[in-house]
Amino acid sequence: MSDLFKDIKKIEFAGLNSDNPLSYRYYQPHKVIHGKTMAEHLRIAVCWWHTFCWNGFDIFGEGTFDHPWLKQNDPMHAAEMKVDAMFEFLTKMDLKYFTFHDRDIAPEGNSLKESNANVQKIADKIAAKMQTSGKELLWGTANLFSNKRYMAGAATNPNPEVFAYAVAQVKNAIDVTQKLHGHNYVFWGGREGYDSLLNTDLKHEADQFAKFLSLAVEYKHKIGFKGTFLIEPKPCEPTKHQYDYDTATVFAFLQKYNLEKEFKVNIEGNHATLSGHSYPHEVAYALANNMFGSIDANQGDAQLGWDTDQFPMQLGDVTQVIYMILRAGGFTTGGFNFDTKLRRQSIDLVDYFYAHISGVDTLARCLINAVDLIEKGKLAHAVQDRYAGWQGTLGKEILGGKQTAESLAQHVLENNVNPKPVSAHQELWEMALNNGIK
Ligand code: XLS
Ligand code: NI
Ligand code: NI
Repeated sequence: MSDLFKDIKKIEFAGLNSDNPLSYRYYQPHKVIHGKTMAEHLRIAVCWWHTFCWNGFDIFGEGTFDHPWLKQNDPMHAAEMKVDAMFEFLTKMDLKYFTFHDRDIAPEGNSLKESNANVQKIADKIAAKMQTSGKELLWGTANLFSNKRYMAGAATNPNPEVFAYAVAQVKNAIDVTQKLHGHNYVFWGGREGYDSLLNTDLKHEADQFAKFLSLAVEYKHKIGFKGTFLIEPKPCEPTKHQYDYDTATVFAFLQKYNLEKEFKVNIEGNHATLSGHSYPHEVAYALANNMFGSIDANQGDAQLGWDTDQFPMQLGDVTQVIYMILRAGGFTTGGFNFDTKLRRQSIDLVDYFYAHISGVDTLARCLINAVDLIEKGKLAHAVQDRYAGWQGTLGKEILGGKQTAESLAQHVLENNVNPKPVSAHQELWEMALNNGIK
């Protein structure tokens, strides 16, 4: 193994009394809780882009990080070093999964042919590392937004040649994801959206987008890729209006084009709040519509209206999210991916560890909380009791199609039906959730 993080030892569980910041207080990967190990429940991934590609630049200033893999002159050499960094980091953090865009793992060449060859070459190195380490690819994806050819979108670009280029790039990214046995393949809509309605044909762009996704689906079936296709909703940024605004929008779009059986969603905490919803809302909506796939585990900043991709700290929201996922049977191919980045003043290598340890412990702590809420049945009655009426004759007849508007009117009039309002006890259930956060 490389020794890029040579001063840092493997992160071990040390419990709540530990005062060593380089230890887990909650996360015990092999500990069985609610039928599975913590690692199996959470399926935690580290992302390539924020962790090993971003150098700390923002629109006001240059990169602030000075890490070895960012200082190489030869981009292929840098790419190889990033592979070493990722695998060493995963091993030291005792985490199993990673995620990447094609352009994160290898530099763009002078032609698509060259770019594809770069990606394939680094993928071979990744495959070899996976063999010896047992690490796995949670999902792969294509970067269809950084290069200026995509400034007006990829699939939704007014120019069909850009569309074709994007399809060709995605084809290669799916190939690589399949080669590395990726559990999922993600479509985040990069610049699929608009900046001005004055120069945008909304209907045309929607048809293009659907065509693009259909071509990917056809290809997936042709090559027998077994992973799940995931769409990652986001309401804005980089464009003023992103087409995959939120889970409800994505679901409606997919249904319109008969694609809803082919995709699930990858919900990102920060995107959920940017869309004016809550993080639990997006998860609940996806679960209710059989669309739930995976999570980008991050959060925003309450004052900043953009995608700050901070490490998750909100115990209430995360507990509620894990509670819902567990009640629905847990992840299948998905997991919690840290689509998270350091603040640009966190310039030491050890900051990667502090940040991820904190994020992992948030997930583990909320898993423990959620399991406790479920096993003690603390929230069980919150929903059950409110809808109990639907288990009675009237409720069953209504939903079973045995009643009409006329028969219901007759029923109400003849029986003098006069329902009394009942309390929803919201504060009682909020108290139960809060008291469950330990
Ligand atoms: C950007 C997205 C992106 C996706 C992968 O906001 O979160 O990082 O997760 O393309
Ligand atoms: Ni994301
Ligand atoms: Ni994001």
